Amino acid sequence: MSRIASVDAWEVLDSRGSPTVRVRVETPDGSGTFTVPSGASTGAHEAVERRDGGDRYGGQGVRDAVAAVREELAPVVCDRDATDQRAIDAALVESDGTADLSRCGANAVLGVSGAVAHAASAARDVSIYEHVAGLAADDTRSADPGALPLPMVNVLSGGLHAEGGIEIQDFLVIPAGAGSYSEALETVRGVREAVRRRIVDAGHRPLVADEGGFAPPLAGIDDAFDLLAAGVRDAGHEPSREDVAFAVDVAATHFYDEASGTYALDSVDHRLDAEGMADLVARWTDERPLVSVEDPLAEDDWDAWTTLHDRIGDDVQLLGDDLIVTDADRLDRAIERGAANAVLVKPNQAGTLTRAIDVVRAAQRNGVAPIVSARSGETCDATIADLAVGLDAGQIKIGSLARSERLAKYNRLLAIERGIGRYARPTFGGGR
Ligand code: 2PG
Ligand code: MG
Repeated sequence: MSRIASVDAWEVLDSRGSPTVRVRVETPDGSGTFTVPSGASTGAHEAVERRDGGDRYGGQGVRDAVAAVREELAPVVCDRDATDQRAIDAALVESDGTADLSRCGANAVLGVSGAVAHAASAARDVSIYEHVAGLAADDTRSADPGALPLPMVNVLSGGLHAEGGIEIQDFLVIPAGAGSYSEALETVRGVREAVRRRIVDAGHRPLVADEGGFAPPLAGIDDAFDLLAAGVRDAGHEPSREDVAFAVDVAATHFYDEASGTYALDSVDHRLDAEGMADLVARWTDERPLVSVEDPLAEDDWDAWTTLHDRIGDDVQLLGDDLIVTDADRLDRAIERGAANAVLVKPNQAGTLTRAIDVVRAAQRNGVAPIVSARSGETCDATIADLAVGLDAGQIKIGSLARSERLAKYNRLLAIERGIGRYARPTFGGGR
C-alpha cells in the first residue's frame, strides 16, 4: 500500500518537436514520471489524444490535456493505492466517461496510468519490469518477469515517417540467429552500417526519418528488399529466416482509397485491390526471408485480412497494428475471424497500462504473438522496454538503431539484460 500524495503534469516536446504530456506521481515511499508517445500513422480506432487546436504549435499543444490531468484526474487518483494499477486505471476510465477517452484525452489518461506504475515500482523498490510482471500475474501465469525480447529493427523508412519516400512505412530486420539480446543489437548495427555505406556509395546522403531509418531514393519495393539483403551480406550474415530475417510495416491504410477499394502503390506502378495486395504479399513471402508483415491491408478490411491469412498461412507473422489498435474487442474479433496471428501493442492506442496488459495476456492465451511497440513520436521514456520483459512479450519494435529516443529503450534492455539472461526465441506466425 502506497497512497498517492500528488500528481503533476506539464507539456514537453517529443522527438518530432511536437508537444506531449509528462506526468509525475508522488507517494510517500517513491515517485515516478512517465511521458506519453504519439503516432503519425495512427489507426482510426485508437484511443484519442487531446490536442488544443488554435495557434500554439500549429494546434498541437497539449495544455488542455495537462489541465485535465491536474484538475480532473489528479483528484480521482490521489489517496488511492499506487500499487493497485487495475483499480486506478478503472477509475481513470470511468472519470473520463468515453470509450475512446476523448474527453480528458488518452494522452492525459495514459500519462497518469504510466506515472502511477513508475511511482508504485519506486515505492515497492523493484524495477518497472518486475512490477509489471506482478500486475500481469493470474491463474495461468506467475509474477516472474519474462525473457529479453527479440527486436525487429527499422532500417529503411517510408510512408508517413519519411514524406516523399516509398509508400511502405518500415523495412525492418530481425536478427533471428543471434544468441542473446546484446548480440542481436550488434548484428543489426552491422547491417544498418552496411546499408548506410551502400547509400553513401550510391551518391546519396544517409538522412534518417522519424524513427531513425534511412530514406534514400528507391526505385521500388524490390529495390528496398535488395538493398536490405545486400547490407545483410556485407555485414557477414545471410538474409534468411534463421540468420537475419526481414519484416515490413506496410501501413496500408494510409494509401488505401476507400471510395474505389484500392491501394495506391505508385512504386509498383498501379492501384491494387485487396486481392492484388494479397498477391504482392504472397510474392514477397515466397521470394524474401520475410517473417513478419504488418498492416498489409486497410484497418477495416476484415474479410481481406482473413483471406490473406488463409492464403499465406502461419509460417509468417501477420501483424495487426491499425487493425487491432491494442483493443481487446478488436483482438477478439481478429481471433474469431482468423484475421491475424500477431498483434502490435502500443499503450497509447489503448489509453491505460491495464488495457495494454490485458491485450498482451489475451493474445498469449490465444496463441497470438504480442509485439510491444514504440510510436514514431517518442521521448527518452523507456517504459516499453520494461513492459516487453515484464509481460514476456517475446518481441519489441522500437525503430532504428539511431536517435536517442530509440536508443533510450534499446539501452534500457541492455541494462535489464544484466539481471536477466533469458532471451526470447519466438516462432514467427506460430504464436507462443
Ligand atoms: C507503426 C508505428 C511505429 P506510428 O505504424 O507501427 O512504427 O508508427 O507511431 O506513426 O503509428
Ligand atoms: Mg504500424
